[in-house]
Amino acid sequence: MNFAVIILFMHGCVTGMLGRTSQCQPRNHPTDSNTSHPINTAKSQTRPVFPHNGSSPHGLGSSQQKNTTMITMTHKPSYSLHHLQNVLDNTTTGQPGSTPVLPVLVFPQSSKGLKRRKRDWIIPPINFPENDRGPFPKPMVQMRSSRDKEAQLQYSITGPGADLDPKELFIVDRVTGWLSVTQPLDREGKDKYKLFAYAVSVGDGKAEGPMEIVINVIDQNDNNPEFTKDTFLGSVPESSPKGFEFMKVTAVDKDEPGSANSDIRYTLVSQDPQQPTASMFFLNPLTGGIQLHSDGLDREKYPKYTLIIQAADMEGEGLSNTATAIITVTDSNDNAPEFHPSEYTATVPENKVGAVVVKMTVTDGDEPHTPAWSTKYKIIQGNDGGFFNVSTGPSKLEGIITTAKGLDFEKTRQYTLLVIVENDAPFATRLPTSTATVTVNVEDVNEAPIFNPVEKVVARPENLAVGADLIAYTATEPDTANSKKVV
Ligand SMILES: [Ca+2]
Ligand SMILES: [Ca+2]
Ligand SMILES: [Ca+2]
Ligand SMILES: [Ca+2]
Repeated sequence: MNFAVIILFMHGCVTGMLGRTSQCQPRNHPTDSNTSHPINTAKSQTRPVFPHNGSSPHGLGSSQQKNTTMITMTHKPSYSLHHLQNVLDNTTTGQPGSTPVLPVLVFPQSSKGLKRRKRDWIIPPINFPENDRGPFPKPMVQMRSSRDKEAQLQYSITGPGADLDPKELFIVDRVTGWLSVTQPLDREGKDKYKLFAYAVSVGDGKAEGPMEIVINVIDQNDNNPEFTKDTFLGSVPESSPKGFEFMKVTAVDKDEPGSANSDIRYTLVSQDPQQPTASMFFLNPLTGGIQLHSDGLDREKYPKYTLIIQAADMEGEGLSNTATAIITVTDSNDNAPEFHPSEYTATVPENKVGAVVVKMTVTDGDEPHTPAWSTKYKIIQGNDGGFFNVSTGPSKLEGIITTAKGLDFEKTRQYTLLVIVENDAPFATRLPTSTATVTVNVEDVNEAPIFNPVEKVVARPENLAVGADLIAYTATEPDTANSKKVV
């Protein structure tokens, strides 16, 4: 078989033949005797590049000559080009600037026996790190053909990054085949380039290729995590249980997903105020969820907390950023209304309905003008006869007792009422109920006499002399129970 060879000399590293290699750094190889530099050599004689048709070249049949093509990669950063030239027995004069890493790609030329099809050949991708500092243009790989001994070849590349936008990011030396990058790459901008490489004989115009070259841009940790907001706002009811998660913060990292470069951990940097404890909250390092961590939230004392939060990549050890979380503690009904004072004495005239007996004042520590603050009242003792009503005054922090019926001094001269106060909203926690004691004295009123019966028909004799008694008509003064005769 007639094989032509295209050889790639590389700066950077190659995956595929060596397995996945994410770090483009040479590994130490202490047995290298040619150089004091670290060396890593891998030669693959057993894993050829083979047609991309699902079958290995070894599967062509025993009667056929195996069309095995070899790739040899030599990762030897300390080689000089001169050394390479000796190794490869070629006369190339194109000299790269620095420490190449050397894969050699061999693939078949178009031949009678083997029909080439476009993209039939898998070439290991070239991995080149982003943010390389140059100098530029910086050689990445050298394309070579074994036919360069027979004919003068001209190399070229096409595709986005070559003759299409971003144009001339990669250039190739037509004579030497050195493929160079002209400026630093940015993985976050574009993480992969696909170029096609060609080699054309100057004399006969015979072309090799196209050979697809994939350039993977290897990530560097060049992006800090960024919080999605400068300030995260959250709120937590003051009566929440420990462990209650009430808000979440989020940061994103533009570096390669799934890698340590974008693996974020969240931490809580500070809490203000540090009351009633310095660890009121817990920030989940993986999820960014913020939980209540300690008892003692009290809106009435500490209605707001400001947290400084941090997100760091490399599992918390890398680049970082901070943001603020402002937590508003919302009200819960954790303050019972209380009577101040809790003892009242009142005097009420008898017989009056709707008379104001007493106005009782209360206080409540909860959020004003909310159901946790406004009040309602009950007389729980001393009102068996239903003589009294209690209602909420217009201030909502006032209980007003009035008479529901006229009182009767003659029957009951004093009442002792026991009154409780509650909020319109139920208590969020167990709280003592405040009570007031109201002593009501009934005031005797000098009432008008009551005639009994109310009307009495009197027949007057015609001959009755002036000044004579007509009849006895009895009236009673109820307040003293004395009877007087009215004549
Ligand atoms: Ca990062
Ligand atoms: Ca990056
Ligand atoms: Ca309350
Ligand atoms: Ca409260």
